[in-house]
Amino acid sequence: MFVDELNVKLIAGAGGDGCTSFRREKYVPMGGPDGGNGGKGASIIFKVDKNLKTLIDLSYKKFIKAPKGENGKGSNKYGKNAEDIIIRVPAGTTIYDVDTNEVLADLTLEDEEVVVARGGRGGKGNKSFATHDNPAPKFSEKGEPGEEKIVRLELKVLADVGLIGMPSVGKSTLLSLISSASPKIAAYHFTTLSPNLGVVKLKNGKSFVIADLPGLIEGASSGVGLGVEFLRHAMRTKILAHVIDMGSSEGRNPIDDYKIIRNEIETYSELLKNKKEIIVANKMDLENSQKNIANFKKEFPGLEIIEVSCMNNTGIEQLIKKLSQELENIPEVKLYDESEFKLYKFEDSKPYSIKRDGNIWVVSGKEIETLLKMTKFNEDEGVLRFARKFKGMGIEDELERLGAKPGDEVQILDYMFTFKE
Ligand SMILES: Nc1nc2c(ncn2[C@@H]2O[C@H](COP(=O)(O)OP(=O)(O)OP(=O)(O)O)[C@@H](O)[C@H]2O)c(=O)[nH]1
Ligand SMILES: [Mg+2]
Repeated sequence: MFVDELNVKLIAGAGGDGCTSFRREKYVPMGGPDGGNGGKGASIIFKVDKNLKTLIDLSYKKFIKAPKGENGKGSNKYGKNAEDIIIRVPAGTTIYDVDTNEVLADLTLEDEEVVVARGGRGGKGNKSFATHDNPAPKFSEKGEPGEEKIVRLELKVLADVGLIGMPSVGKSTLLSLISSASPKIAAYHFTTLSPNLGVVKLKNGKSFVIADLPGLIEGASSGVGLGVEFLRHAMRTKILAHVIDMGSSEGRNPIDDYKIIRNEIETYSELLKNKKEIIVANKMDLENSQKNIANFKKEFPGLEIIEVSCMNNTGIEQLIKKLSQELENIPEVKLYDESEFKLYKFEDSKPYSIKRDGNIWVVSGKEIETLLKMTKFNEDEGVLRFARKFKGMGIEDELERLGAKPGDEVQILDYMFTFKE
């Protein structure tokens, strides 16, 4: 099965909790703080594996959860960092954030990798909070939660040339002739149901990759036949090799065929529409082909046409030569501007926001929420530190300015506090 699109939820690992602990030694009634820091939570990394051709390995997963860092311990023992999780994907995989629909990354190079969900940092142990003023702090932090997001993975195969055209025009036959690929070939329509890739080796030692795509028919862009979805696999190609049955072996007219397919391409995407196109006039062994090609050239005088017969193996050398020459002059296709990738972007530039919900003041913002999640509210000094930071961020002043009175309730995530001066 060929899977080229799926959604998956990512839950990166939380950091390990910091530890609150004091040294116990013989003859030392109350030693100094020795609670160690928690280890880092595991991140979720996506990495290209050139042996993979589809996203099928991931299609059974609803979510991917990475492990938590180890908790810190007494005697200044740090918790171990959790090992990052590496998810392997085929080259050509684009990763989108489902909530924002923004592109997070586009993985095309061999072994390229990117951190998509970051693990949380370890909470600090009480030893780390020791200062001149408070040499024996009785609090520590919890680990930072890991990032969570739902991503959509979309595969667009990496190929230099895309074979497109009506069903049964001979696209797969051509692929099998010029590359080592052995796609299914048959006289019925829609023999090819998913893209096949083949490597074409040239005499000069160079090579290029060609993709054989399922057949298109009129109305494909509105879902007729196999629809137009797989045209996305031509998005990264440099050349569209448009295969036409010049022998009219099924009674259609090549001029109409060309117009219909062009129309579907142009409806599909501007990028595809503007790609270099070479017409592969196939089945030139058939009786009608000479008359048809004369009419075709008259109708479309500007098109670049290579006449071939996959059956008699004529014109194939010339076609390969033409494709390789053209490829030399076409730059790499960049589908996305890397500077626009939205990894690690914080939702808003303001550090927090305050909304009033009846009698409750609802405070939100990444920084304050993270602080809250990392605070151990069963440790008085931890609570005091939280209160200090809450004030330090200016939230307390802002609440007052907005009219909050002592005794009002303040909510951050699921926690409720009483506001007091
Ligand atoms: N006479 C003749 N028949 C050909 C030639 N090339 C391919 N065919 C025949 O055309 C039929 C369809 O070939 P395929 O290669 O499966 O066509 P396709 O374009 O991949 O078709 P779909 O995958 O269904 O879109 C087969 O019966 C082939 O043997 C040719 O040059 N001359
Ligand atoms: Mg085919």
